[in-house]
Amino acid sequence: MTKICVLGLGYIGLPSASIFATNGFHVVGVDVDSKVVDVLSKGHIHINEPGLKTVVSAAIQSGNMIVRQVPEPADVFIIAVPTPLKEDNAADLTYVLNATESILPFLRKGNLVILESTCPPRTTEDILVPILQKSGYEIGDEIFLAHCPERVLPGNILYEFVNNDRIIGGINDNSSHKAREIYEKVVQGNLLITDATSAEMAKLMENTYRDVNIALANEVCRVAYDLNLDALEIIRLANMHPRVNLHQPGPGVGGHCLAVDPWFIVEKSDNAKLIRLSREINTAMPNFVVELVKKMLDKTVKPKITVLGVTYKGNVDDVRESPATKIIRELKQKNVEVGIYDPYVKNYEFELSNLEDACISSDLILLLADHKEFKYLSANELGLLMRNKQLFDTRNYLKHSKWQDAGFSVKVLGKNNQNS
Ligand code: SAJ
Repeated sequence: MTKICVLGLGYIGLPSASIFATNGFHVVGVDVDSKVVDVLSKGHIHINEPGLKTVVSAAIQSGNMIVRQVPEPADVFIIAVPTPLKEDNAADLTYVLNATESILPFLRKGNLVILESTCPPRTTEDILVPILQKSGYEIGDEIFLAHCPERVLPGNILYEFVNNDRIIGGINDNSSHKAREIYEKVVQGNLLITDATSAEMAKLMENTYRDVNIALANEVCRVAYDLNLDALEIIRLANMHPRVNLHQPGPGVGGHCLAVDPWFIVEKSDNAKLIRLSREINTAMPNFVVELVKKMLDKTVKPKITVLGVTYKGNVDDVRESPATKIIRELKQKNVEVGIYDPYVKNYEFELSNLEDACISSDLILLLADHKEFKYLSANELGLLMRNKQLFDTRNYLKHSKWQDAGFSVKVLGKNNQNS
C-alpha cells in the first residue's frame, strides 16, 4: 500500500489526507499543533467544512489514517501548509521551509515530494530543490518533486477535490509522471501536466483573475455611487452579453486565497500593475462601507449597529483577511457600538453575542457575510428589539421586501438609486 505523509492538516491538508485514506492509501497526517492532533485523533475536526467530519472519521476508523505531530518515512510527502503574507505583502514561506526541512531525515530514494501550498513563482525550483538536496539525493532523479496546487472552493472542498481538473507541475517529466500516478487514483477531473513554475503561476492567475474581476465590479459600484446609478442592475445587464462575466461588488475580498495570492505575483514583477491596483481597490472597500454606514447613522446619538456575519464569505467559519474585521475595527474607532452575531464563528478578535443581544437597541443591521441562516431571520421579531429599523445588506442577499414589510428602511451595497 502506498504510504503518504501529509504535512499540514488545515483546510487543504485535512481533506486531502482523508480523501487519500478513504481511497486505499495509508496516510500519516502531520500537524505541528498538538491541539489539532488531539482533536483529530479523537475523530473530531477543528474546521467547519460540509461533509469533512464524515470523511475524516471514516479515514481514521478504517485504520488507513493516523495523525502525528512529526513526519515519518513514507513513499510520498505532500506539503499543504499556509503561506501567509508578511507586513510588506511578500510571501512568508516559513511554514513551507520548516515542513520541507522536517522531512529531510525521512527521505528515501524514490520518494515523491509534492508542494500543494500556493507560493510565488519559482519557489519549487529555487527554494525547495536546494533544501531537498541537503538529503544527499539527486533531486529529479532519486527524489521526485512537483507542485500540484489545490484549487478547491471552501464550502465545496470534497466535491471539488475529486471533480476539478488538477495541475501537475513536475520539476521534470519523471516527477510529473510520479505525481500523476498518485492523483489519478482519487481525481476524476483531468490531470494537466506542466512544469513546476508554470503550475505556480497558473494557480496564482486563477485567483488573480477573480480578484481583478471583483475589483472591476467594486469600481463599477463606486462609479455608480458618483453617478447615482444602480451598479447591480448595470452589472446584470452587462452580463447578458455572451462574452461578459462581471463579478459582484461586496464589502471587500477576504479569505486566504484571493486577498493573498495576487501579491505573490506583484512581489516578483514590477509589471504587475493591474494586479496591484485591483488589490488596492478591493482593500479599500471596507472603508467605503464604513463611510456609507456613517452616513446612515449621521443623525443618531450614540449609535449602535448589529453586524451579521464576520467570515470572509457565507457558510464558512474562516475569518482570515475578512473585510468584516476591518469594518468593525474602524466603526469602533469612530465610537460606534457594535453588536456582533455569527453562528459559524467561535473565537474572534471582537466579542461575539447571541442574535438578540446583538440587536437590542441597535440602529442598523449590517449584513457582511451571506450565511444561509440569515435568510430565515424574522425581520418582525428583530425589528421589535431595534431602536431604529435600518438594514444595510452589503451582499445583496436578503429578501428585502420582507424587511421593508417589517418597517425597515433597506440599503443594498451597489444600489445607490434606492428610494427607501
Ligand atoms: N467575492 C466578491 N465578489 C464576487 C465573488 C467573491 O466580493 O463576485 C469575495 C467573497 O465574498 C470573498 C472573496 O471574494 O470575500 C473570495 O471568495 P471566493 O468564493 O471567490 O473564493 P475562495 O477564496 O473561497 O476560494 C478561491 C477559489 N478560487 C477561484 O474560484 C478562482 C478556489 O477555487 C481556490 O482553491 C481557493 O481560492 C484557494 O485556495 O486558492
